[in-house]
Amino acid sequence: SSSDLKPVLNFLKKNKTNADIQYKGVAKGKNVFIIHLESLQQFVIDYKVDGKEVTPNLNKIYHASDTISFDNFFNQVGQGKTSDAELMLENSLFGLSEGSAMTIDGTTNTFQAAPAILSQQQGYTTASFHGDVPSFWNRDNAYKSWGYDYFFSKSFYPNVKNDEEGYGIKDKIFLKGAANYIQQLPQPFYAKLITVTNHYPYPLDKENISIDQLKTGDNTVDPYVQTAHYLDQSIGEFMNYLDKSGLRKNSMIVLYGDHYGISNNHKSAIADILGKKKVTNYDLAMFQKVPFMIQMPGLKGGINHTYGGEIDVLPTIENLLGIDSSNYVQFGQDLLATNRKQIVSFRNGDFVSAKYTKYGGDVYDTKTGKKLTHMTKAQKAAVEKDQKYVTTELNLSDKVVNGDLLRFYHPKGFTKVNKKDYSYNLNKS
Ligand code: GP9
Ligand code: MN
Repeated sequence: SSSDLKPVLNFLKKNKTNADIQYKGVAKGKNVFIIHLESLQQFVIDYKVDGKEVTPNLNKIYHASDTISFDNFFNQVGQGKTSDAELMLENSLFGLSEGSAMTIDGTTNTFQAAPAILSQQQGYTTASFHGDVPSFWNRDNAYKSWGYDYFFSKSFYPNVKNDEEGYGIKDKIFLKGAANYIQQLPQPFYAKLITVTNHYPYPLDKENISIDQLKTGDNTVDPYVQTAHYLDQSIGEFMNYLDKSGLRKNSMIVLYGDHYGISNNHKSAIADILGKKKVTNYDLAMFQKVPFMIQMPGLKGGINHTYGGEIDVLPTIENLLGIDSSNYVQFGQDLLATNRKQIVSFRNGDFVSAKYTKYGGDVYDTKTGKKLTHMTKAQKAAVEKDQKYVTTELNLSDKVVNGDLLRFYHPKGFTKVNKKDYSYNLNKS
């Protein structure tokens, strides 16, 4: 019932961050691109194989003076992988501890998601692009619940033949095709582009391979950099298109990696990548970092060291667009705010905070990576306090999702999304 919302609203009120003032509304009216970099981890940024950069185009964006780049940004997905990332980024709600919330609840729940908010509050046209079947992760239904005007999936690319690999249309072909549709969207638009090629087991045709494999000796890990390099090239080509079409100058581009490509089952390969003999749980926790960058001409950029994650993206974007996120049930905190909590909850209850890292049963000093085997009373209390925040946050988010609690929440000026208003058929568009 609606009284179940009370503890949620109390928690959010108690832990509210003041949105950043410096960046408030600086992107108002701009087109927004959300570029999903499949399985891309932060370690690839500036990483070289045989002296060659794996991601030269992303590195350029990462270091540009008008990009805000984050170097302590973590993925927070559970079993729902890509779908959990999408859910967090556009709803600021966590995925579930088991299964995919987008699949389990995406069709039936009430949502107050980014596409609906941007469309209702600022007149955005919203579209998602993905080069595979629309039913994957139940996107075709969840996107209606989230209020996406358009969903361009594989059937919208009728001329693409034999250009698939693994999880769908190869990134370069996919982004080139998406550009044709983007051109026709009324502005301002919010467009999400989901790449797929850099997905395990990292298959790629010979013509597209232009960097050597890693040499960890782990066959399932070594080709990772080749598809990552291809993904990077596709981003370079897409940025060129944005420049040439003139879209670049009135757009904000948000890039993020959704989750790890190299799982913790490959410890010796990870050690090799990090140049270490052995990995600790601290190393594995830090290996969960993924790229997160916000690029916009004229933006005051730099590398931001705040500890945050996917749950924090929506409030950040809202503030940049001049939308008040405190109106909504969102668990994240503006990454640009100065008084943030800086506690990153992993789906299993582990966490990284600015001071402490708890991972796989061990506690570390986040800044030094030193294992805290004999904690002082004060340290113990501080770790417990962080843990309590993490556990409460996850529990309350689960209550919202499992109990479909947003059906009882009526933000001022927000009209409930009616799924029947949306249809993604080829012939209807
Ligand atoms: C599927 C693609 C990959 O459409 O997004 O999903 P993942 O396996 O990464 O969850
Ligand atoms: Mn994924």
